[in-house]
Amino acid sequence: MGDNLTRKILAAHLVAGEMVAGSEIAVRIDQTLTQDATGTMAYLQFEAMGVPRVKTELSVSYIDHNTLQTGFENADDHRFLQTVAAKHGIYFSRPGNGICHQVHLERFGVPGKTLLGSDSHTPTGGGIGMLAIGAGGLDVAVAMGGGPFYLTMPKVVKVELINNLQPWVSAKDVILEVLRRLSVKGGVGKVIEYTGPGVAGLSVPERATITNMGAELGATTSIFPSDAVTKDFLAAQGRAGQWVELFPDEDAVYDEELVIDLTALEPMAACPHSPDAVKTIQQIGEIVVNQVAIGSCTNSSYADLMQVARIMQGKKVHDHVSLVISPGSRQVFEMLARNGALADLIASGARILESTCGPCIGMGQSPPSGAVSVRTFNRNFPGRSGTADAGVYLAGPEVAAATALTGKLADPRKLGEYKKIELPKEFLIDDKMIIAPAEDTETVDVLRGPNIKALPVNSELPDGLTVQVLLKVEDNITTDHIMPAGAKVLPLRSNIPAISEYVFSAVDPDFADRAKRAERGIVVGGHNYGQGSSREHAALAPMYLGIKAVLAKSFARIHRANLINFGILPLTFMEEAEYNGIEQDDLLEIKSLRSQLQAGDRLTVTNLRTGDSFTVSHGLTSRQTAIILDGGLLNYTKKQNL
Ligand code: MIC
Ligand code: SF4
Repeated sequence: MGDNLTRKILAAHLVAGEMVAGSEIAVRIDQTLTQDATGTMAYLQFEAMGVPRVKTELSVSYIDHNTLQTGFENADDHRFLQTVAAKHGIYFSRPGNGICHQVHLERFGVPGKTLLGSDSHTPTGGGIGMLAIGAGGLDVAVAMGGGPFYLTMPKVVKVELINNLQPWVSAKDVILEVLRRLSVKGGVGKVIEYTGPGVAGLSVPERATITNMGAELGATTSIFPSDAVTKDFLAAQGRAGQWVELFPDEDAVYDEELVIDLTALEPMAACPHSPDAVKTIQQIGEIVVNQVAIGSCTNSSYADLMQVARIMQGKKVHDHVSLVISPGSRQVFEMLARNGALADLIASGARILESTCGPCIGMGQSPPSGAVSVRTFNRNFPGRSGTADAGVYLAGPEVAAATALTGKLADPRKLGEYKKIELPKEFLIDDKMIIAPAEDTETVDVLRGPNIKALPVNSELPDGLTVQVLLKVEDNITTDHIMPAGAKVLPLRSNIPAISEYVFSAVDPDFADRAKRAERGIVVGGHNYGQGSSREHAALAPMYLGIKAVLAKSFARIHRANLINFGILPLTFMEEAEYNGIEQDDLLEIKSLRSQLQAGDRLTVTNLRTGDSFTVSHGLTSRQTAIILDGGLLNYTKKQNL
């Protein structure tokens, strides 16, 4: 019985546990990445561990999210991140150098290595054959300190790609098709492994589009083999020596299988407000569009933007459309500038932004009220664009460009003859915006601005817990609901007391005040609670407000891990019907919580309003139970080291 690629890489990095789906394993991490919006917390946590220099093969700190400097906060964070990186052996990618996932793919990704990133789209690295996983900042800090990463051994899903894409159909349509079939929770507990004859026809950046947006399936990660295409890409990036060939065994066994006939795919889009609400462009029809945004870690590679430039060449953006473009990296940006494609984009009326996340995370370019925005991004959760009542459609760059020209959602097949963009034999290589860490760390002072507040720490879990239901929410609540981003809130990422005022603010503006009044609270949720971002602020800020537990029908992987890391109990209903019996403001009581937790997987909860008792499950391993009892991973680690 042969091994699939995922198992091969996991086995080569296994530190503890048994590779049986569903059980906890620990793996060694070769590389880490952080971005600025999660990085400040990750490095504060790393500093708290007292490890002088990172123990990974490579750690990189990127600035790409909080680049709109409307006050001192973001600039202060950048300076902190630059100095803390220099001091602890971390490479620093300066603001303007590009989006972490795009730059990492270009300059650092190595097939067969493990990468842990404090960003949920870290699986982009799967496009180059890495096992690249998104996690909370604290888990990344532990990995930088040389600790293993704990995860649930995933099931491995084989997605066999057959045949080739038709003209004007793109890699985005492949992942939209997977999302259509599996849904935003279909990947939870799974790695999506792409194989089959169709793989060879996809370039590394195209593969990266697919693995990137695999995050929206809730998957642990997604991965492609490392083949001749990977070799050529690495060679063109001047890194041929880092290539290794990696394939699953011929007789590899998988837990689930899916076949996608690439020839059968059509241009598609995900409709508001979920990445799995996928329809073909034909099915959606020619709706009027007000904004088109091209960029993000999903679709802003060299080939993506060259295709857009070719479509826009000699034409003007429609009178009622605002077209914004953010190139994925400085490499892409500079290459477009040097070969003239940027001039074509400017001439077409496109508004060119810097190489950052930008509108994808609501950092500017919010569409008008009630607008329709077509974006090449990966998330269209309500309010994420910064405009609560805007409808965001997610599509590939070809659909986006065709739409920018016509002012209506457009099928790019109507554009006429298609020419595939070939990747250059040599990319423009210039790493001067990536600063190597200092040799002599004694001379480096870590500079902290007033926005960087000390990390709040949780207290031990109390034995008896009576908590008020502060909020009851539906299925698929995202971390954007729990802890919104955007230009106003993001600058507070290193200031938990200040950012906690915004917890659930778009869902219920009174939430933070109610939580403070109650002192201790619980949130009740539906399925897939906490999907989306890796932001640990969605656990850390509720913890600061006194949230002791979340009781949901099911959880998204990274958010559940973040809750545990900060000492918040993730509880699941045994009977979904019990969800209906709970109302906001109910008081729930769990007696002898500590001993119940240690005794097994079940806890008895009593609703003091109705007098009803019911059983819930916590699903914690003994390690996770100890973390919860101690009030979070930091307390637990300190205790272990005593
Ligand atoms: C996102 O796409 O939501 C982000 C912003 O990149 C997040 C990280 C964050 O919230 O800082 C992610 O995906 O993990
Ligand atoms: Fe940045 Fe958007 Fe990618 Fe998140 S999804 S890393 S905000 S570009």
